[in-house]
Amino acid sequence: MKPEATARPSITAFFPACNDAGTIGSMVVATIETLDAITDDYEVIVVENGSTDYTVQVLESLAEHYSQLRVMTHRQALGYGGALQVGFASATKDLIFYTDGDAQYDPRELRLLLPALRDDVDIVNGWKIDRGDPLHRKIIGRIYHHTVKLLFGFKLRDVDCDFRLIRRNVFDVIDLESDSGTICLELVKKLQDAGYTFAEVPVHHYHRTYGQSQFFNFPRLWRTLIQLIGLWFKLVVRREHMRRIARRRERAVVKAKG
Ligand SMILES: Nc1nc2c(ncn2[C@@H]2O[C@H](COP(=O)(O)OP(=O)(O)OP(=O)(O)O)[C@@H](O)[C@H]2O)c(=O)[nH]1
Ligand SMILES: [Mg+2]
Repeated sequence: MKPEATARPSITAFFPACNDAGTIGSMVVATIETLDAITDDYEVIVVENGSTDYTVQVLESLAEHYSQLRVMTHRQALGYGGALQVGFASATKDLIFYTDGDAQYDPRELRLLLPALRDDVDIVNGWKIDRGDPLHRKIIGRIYHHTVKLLFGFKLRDVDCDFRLIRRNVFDVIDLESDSGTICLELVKKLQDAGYTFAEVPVHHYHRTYGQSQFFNFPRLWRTLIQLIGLWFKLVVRREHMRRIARRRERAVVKAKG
């Protein structure tokens, strides 16, 4: 049976963070205040790694004040995908909400996602009302979006929107491997191929107010392109994940019965 998203939902909210000192404090506090008003069954996790600013100090101070906060700092490189994998694996509640630690999305808009999580819905995905980025980023973003939509057969309006509410039990059936930004494509493709149901909700997207993009630089974009081709070959051409999904689903059914 699906965990109910009723009056007192059980929620893990998590954020990946790397050099987000200027934003992560307000993200955590806004999330705790939002969740406090909704439920008493929640936790907030920050998966930090590789920061060279004062992100870790901010998180350590916050953790002293908020018992609901779990800070997971790693000195080794995880990558964006690695950080999301740690977040999904560490979540203990029935529903998982995640967004980026750089405050380009407003965590208080989690309130907009919850009502869309009807009984027949497994994932509520945001879509950006207007991308809060410079014009060249908007244009590149559109081209990227249309290309990946065509390549992977996505049905979602905004695959690239890292503002999602997901039932945790989907991770009994799908697993993730990407350690870079392509993890969002892998996540949505595997969820779609496993037959899960999406709902979509408009959310705001803001200009970056602190620090620098971890992705928008030439070496990183180049690496992402190579990884994207590799992922396309794996998920669209070889489709080995389909057998894995079937196996894991059988196991999940047995576990649920037993
Ligand atoms: N833990 C961890 N967090 C990361 C890593 N890479 C990115 N992040 C975080 O993930 C979020 C998204 O990264 P961004 O660089 O903002 O990516 P983006 O939003 O596509 O790029 P901008 O629009 O320029 O901000 C930010 O909060 C980063 O701090 C990483 O390797 N490890
Ligand atoms: Mg960002």
